[in-house]
Amino acid sequence: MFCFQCEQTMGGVACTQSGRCGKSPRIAYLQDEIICGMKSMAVWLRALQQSGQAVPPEYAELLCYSAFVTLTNVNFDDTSHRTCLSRLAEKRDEVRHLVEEEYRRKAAAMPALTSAFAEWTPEWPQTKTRIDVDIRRRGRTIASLQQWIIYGLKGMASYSYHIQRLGRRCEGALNHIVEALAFLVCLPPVPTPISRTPFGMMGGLHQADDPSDQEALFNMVLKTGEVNLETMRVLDQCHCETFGNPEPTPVRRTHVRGHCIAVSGHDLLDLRDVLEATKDIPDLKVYTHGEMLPLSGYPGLKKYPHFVGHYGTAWQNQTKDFSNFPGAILMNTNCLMPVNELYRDRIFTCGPVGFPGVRHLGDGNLRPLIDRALELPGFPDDETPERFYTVGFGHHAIEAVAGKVVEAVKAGKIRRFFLVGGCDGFEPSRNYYTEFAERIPKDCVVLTLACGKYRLNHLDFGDIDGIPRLLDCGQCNDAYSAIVVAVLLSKAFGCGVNDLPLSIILSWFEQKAVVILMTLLSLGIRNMRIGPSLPGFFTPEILKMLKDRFNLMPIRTPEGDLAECLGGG
Ligand code: FSO
Ligand code: SF4
Repeated sequence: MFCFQCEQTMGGVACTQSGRCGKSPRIAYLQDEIICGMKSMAVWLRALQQSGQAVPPEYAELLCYSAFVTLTNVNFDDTSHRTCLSRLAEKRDEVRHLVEEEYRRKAAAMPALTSAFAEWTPEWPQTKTRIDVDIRRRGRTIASLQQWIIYGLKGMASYSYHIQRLGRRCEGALNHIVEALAFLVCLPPVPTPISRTPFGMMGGLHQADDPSDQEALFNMVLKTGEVNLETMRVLDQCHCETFGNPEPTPVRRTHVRGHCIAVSGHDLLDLRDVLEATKDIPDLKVYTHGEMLPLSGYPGLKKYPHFVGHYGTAWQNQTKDFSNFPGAILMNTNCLMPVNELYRDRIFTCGPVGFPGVRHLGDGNLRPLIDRALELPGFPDDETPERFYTVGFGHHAIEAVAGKVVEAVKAGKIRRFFLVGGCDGFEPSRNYYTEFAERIPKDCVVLTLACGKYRLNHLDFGDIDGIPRLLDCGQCNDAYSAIVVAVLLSKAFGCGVNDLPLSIILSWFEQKAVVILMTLLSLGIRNMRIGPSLPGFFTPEILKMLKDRFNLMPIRTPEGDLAECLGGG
């Protein structure tokens, strides 16, 4: 296997023996194969578009689901992967048939498809890998740029998946996924000594990177980021139209007596379905877990009296959190860790998530989850004293106090804004974010988002003239809110985002964060810091491009970085 798609990749280079996330070589090979199947589907969907037809939604939706299955910490189950591959092959054949029919109908000759992916058939590989082959064929930087685009598409596809669940579509995202995949497989082939490659070619020797391809690939990185901004806008709109605009809300983080269900992941609709299905069951309480915390800010979700609060902290603490939780658990998206025996009999998956031996609620029937929760003891008492987080500072809530914020800046009461956002994870080096936040002067405001908030949200930041100093914009899915706030400030101050008193300190972990970084770059945002380590798929050449064009920097020390930020750097 060869996988370097997430921050915890082995040695900062690549997982080659087994995944640090728990992914087996077998699953890694199947995921490589799913990407090949998606490329094949994209080649034929592109041909369909070129024949004058639109992409039928069900095919684009399958691409999004398939990409989501391969995201870090989503699916570890062999059968789910095989089913996904079979569906890709079946649907790809359907598209092929549609294309051939169209040309037959027009009595026109079908243009030859040059990509070897056009003829892909799924394999159940044991030892083959894909990415390291491509690195040897194309040179590390070209292969890494290609992978960066694939990882960005995975992030965008997962946002699109959430949109589709709410009955809507982001056409821009769906078309771009097809376009970008087709672009990647239509790069000019390079001769290779390896007998079977993703391109199915033989012979020749390694050839150096072609700089013109690098530029084309980098442009596709930025285009992917740009399209993702629209994708996140549509997702934000869907969430707000369905569940109301998030509003500042205290969320209980202590338990209350009664049977219990915890819902973890990111999907709002899954929580709503659980709340609806349990609302008339006496003595059954529902909690969020992990990245679901901000959902308590939505009027359409917090209205349920039995939605009593939040349990536990960030995803990487789930083994402890779930082991101690005396009820049933539903995991709907990333980030699932290998399931522990202590809670295997009370955790359920849905959507793209899967784990061997864990019951999957694939048909929307939540009865097994509810029955299990009622069999389990639940909490025997109310935990005291009650403690709370505050959530709900999406862009609507911040827009409502924008005038006050601008006045406070003009009066010199707010000196600077810090966006300290992104993912959480195991590494002790992530303490950087807590230490950085603790040192931020009292006349500065801190915006957070995604599960990285758990590094800060236990701290008491207080307020400035009634404006809370810590404003949580929501999930990673809500990065759009942070961007809207930055644009709002830049309009209020009549300057560009890069000229605002704003510093952006990112923590990344997986592919949703990867595509958010692409979006920030596509907006031309400079001087961002990223950590806790740099992506393993960034080569020195890519880093140089990012440094030269965007002054993107790795985090260093909390005190040094903070001093630079306060100095305007
Ligand atoms: Fe965190 Fe996990 Fe939401 Fe990520 S829960 S790490 S960027 O998957 O998705 O923020
Ligand atoms: Fe390694 Fe991350 Fe890939 Fe898992 S997802 S195999 S931890 S790089």
